[in-house]
Amino acid sequence: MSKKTVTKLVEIPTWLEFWRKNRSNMKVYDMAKVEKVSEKLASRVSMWTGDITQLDIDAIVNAANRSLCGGGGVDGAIHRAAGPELTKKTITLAPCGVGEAKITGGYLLPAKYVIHTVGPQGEKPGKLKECYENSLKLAQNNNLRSIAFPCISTGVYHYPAREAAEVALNTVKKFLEENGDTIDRVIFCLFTSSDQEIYQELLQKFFAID
Ligand code: AR6
Repeated sequence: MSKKTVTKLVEIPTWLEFWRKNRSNMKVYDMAKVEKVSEKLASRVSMWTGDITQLDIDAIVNAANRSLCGGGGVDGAIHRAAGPELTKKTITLAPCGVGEAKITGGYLLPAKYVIHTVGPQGEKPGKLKECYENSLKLAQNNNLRSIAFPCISTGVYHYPAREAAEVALNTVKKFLEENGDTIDRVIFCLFTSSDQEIYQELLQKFFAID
């Protein structure tokens, strides 16, 4: 069996570091009219491309379904990597309503906890916002300081990727602004090159820095 790769928080550049390092090679958007954020706020988010099950951080978020018994996409990857004890636990917490979030341990994952949320099917911004907010609140209530989100609802549930990213970034930005220093880092875990392009552009809009 091949050795599993694990990525630690210290290996993931903050958005501020990424922007400073790559701005000359990046497609830079005209953000003249965009309100700038502080360097501190830009250091509390990251974009990272890869398999969320490899992240050695406090919590990873699962894009689950109401039954919490596993499924395809990122849900399947998380349940496979965490092992059968995770599924035994999650079914005791079901059902999980759309927009709600529930927490379990990480079992065989490098992440300490998994926050399971159920995204809307199709474009329902209010419900998608609740997924991000409730997951962040749960992390905060459990003193978890680093959390990674997949692009909730944008796979099997067909939420348009760009519109979903706008909701994700806006909600996370607002939460971080309003909740002091309780969460050190929110990682947007991207799995496709098109999501990478979308986030590279939209981070320049929502987390614009000089
Ligand atoms: N790591 C990070 N992101 C991933 C991974 C991974 N290992 N695998 C896929 N993605 P989806 P949904 C990305 O379909 O749309 C399941 O069957 C993927 O590229 O996993 O919320 C559940 O049980 C996409 O950007 O979740 C539900 O029934 C994102 O994860 C239903 O699918 C979300 O895609 C939930 O659908």
